[in-house]
Amino acid sequence: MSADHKMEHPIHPIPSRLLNEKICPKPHIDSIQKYKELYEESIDNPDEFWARLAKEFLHWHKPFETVRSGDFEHGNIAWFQEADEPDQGRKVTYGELLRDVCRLANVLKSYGVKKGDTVAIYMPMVPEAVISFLACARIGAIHSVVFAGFSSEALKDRILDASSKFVITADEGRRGGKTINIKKIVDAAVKNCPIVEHVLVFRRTGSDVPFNSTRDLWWHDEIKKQRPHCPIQIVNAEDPLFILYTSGSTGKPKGLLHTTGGYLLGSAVSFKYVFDYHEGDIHGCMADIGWVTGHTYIIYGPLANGATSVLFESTPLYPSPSRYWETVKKHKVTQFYTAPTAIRLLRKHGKEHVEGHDLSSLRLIGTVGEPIQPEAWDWYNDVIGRKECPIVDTYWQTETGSTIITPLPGAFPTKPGSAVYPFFGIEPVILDPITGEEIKDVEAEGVLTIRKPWPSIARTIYNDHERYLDTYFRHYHGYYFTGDGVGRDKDGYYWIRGRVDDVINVSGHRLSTAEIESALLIHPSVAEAAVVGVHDDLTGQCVHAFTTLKTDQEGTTDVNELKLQVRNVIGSFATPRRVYIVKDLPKTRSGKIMRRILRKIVAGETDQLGDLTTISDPSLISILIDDVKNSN
Ligand code: 6R9
Repeated sequence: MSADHKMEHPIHPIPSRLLNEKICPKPHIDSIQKYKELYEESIDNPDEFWARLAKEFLHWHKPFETVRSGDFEHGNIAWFQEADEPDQGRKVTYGELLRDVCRLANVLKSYGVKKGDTVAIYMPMVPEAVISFLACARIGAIHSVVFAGFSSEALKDRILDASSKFVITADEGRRGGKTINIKKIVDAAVKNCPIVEHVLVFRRTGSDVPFNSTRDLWWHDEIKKQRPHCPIQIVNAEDPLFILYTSGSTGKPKGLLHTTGGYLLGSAVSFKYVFDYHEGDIHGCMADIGWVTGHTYIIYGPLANGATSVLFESTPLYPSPSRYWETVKKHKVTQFYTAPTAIRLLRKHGKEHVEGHDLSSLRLIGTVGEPIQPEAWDWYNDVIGRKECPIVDTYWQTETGSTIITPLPGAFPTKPGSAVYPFFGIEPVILDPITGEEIKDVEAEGVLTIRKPWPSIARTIYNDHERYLDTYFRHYHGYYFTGDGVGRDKDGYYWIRGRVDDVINVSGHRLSTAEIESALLIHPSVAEAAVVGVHDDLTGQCVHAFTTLKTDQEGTTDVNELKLQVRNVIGSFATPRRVYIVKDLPKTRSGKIMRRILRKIVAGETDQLGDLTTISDPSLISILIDDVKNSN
């Protein structure tokens, strides 16, 4: 078993700057008592709680009659249903985007796109991408955004699965100084999608791109034909807003379907409280709009609060590793939100790229996407937050729609690596993975499930409701299963251990890959680490670790030193059987380390690497296979 939850973790109090009303606005949730009051109400009286927030945060064309219905067992979750036919409903404020959104909405209508149709969006990080989301929402069409780094094959699968007959794209994208041939990728995908009637092309670079005059439409030509007024298609709270594909541990990507009322409410409420949004703030979420983080915290959460949101088109290293900090300075960003992978990357390049940049506008900084190792947390806190900004380590998923376990910046002291407490309405339950029994002790270690539906939970997997039930509600009957392992310490703080399939059992010792990776990262030479469990006849599993070294440390460290490092930090039972020092780790395009691939390579099952459509650098695979072979 892991002894991790019994360890003493350093506690960081709420930085005094945040509570100084001369410098910072008073946090919305400014004490643990206030959190507790609201949290308890959200669990004990969810109907009253969410009804109040729904009226406070959203505009309803016609008041809802039922707050909440359905359960996990039947998979028929619904929130804020209205009694009548859908000629009435809710509307959202689109602010300055309104005119462009209306024009585009009229373009879509003029080509026959109507309520309930799906529209594929394959766009770079330009404002027209946001306009595309909102134009769909305005006419009740369902957007299905595909990250513009996916291959034509992956795009084709998603267009076909969602039956999208209209595609919105651009001629080319620009990223990190490189040009991406977006239109060519779309052409290759659409060639095998007879269902697609039209492809609308936004001119981003102006390069000459192939254009099929019967199928393709130029954005700038079409927009000019339309007036900047388009009535809102009133929808029911439970009408779909979007589909977003995510990969499961196995099998083909799942199209998670989110509905309008519940998703919007979850986005709006969490944005305000987790990022402590106040009028005038500039929200800097560095995610891509192609992932759920972009959907919720670049677009819907900020816009539902009338906030200003930064859309970042480039990469953290272009043209230099100071790019983020120049962006913060230039736009006076108040909340900065990124992923641990970016933090590790920038830590690897050194703090000299941060120094000299005025980051004084920052009030809080956030992370999302994977467990953050305390070493990366400390660097983020010291170098970026200057120990003055609370860190919100927000745990959530494509499926959850918005944050579910997260610090509230003005209310909770934080511990590096912990996502702290449940958000309103979320009742986490830790189960024993084998027996499925609830572990009721405060200090607990097990799999993370949630007891009851909350407004922004995905309602189904598009066209595959049975798979939705199988994946999320049948592992542990009556609970939503997150797929993540979790620990709860004596203070009730939650520690996400990573996907359950990333937990390793060595001679009965349960170890999380994140735990061993953290140990490796403490070593001064190590930049990144990924740990996998490998079958062993004697011990059940043994540990194999892949590491990359900081650029200036290459050649200085050997594998024995790294093994000793883990032994020293955790104990001899955790010592990796093997350590591979490699050039790079395989990652998804959103930056998650693909341990599944490493596991297969180590096991010699290189003919069974599975779905590789999400890997950002496919050429790495053969290099890793050689590295592993040569070290044996
Ligand atoms: C928002 C997002 C979801 C998976 C999730 C978990 C991991 C996300 C995390 C975290 C530890 C955090 N994850 N946030 N793990 N701490 N703060 O990333 O959605 O792409 O669907 O991934 O990411 O393993 O299950 P998604």
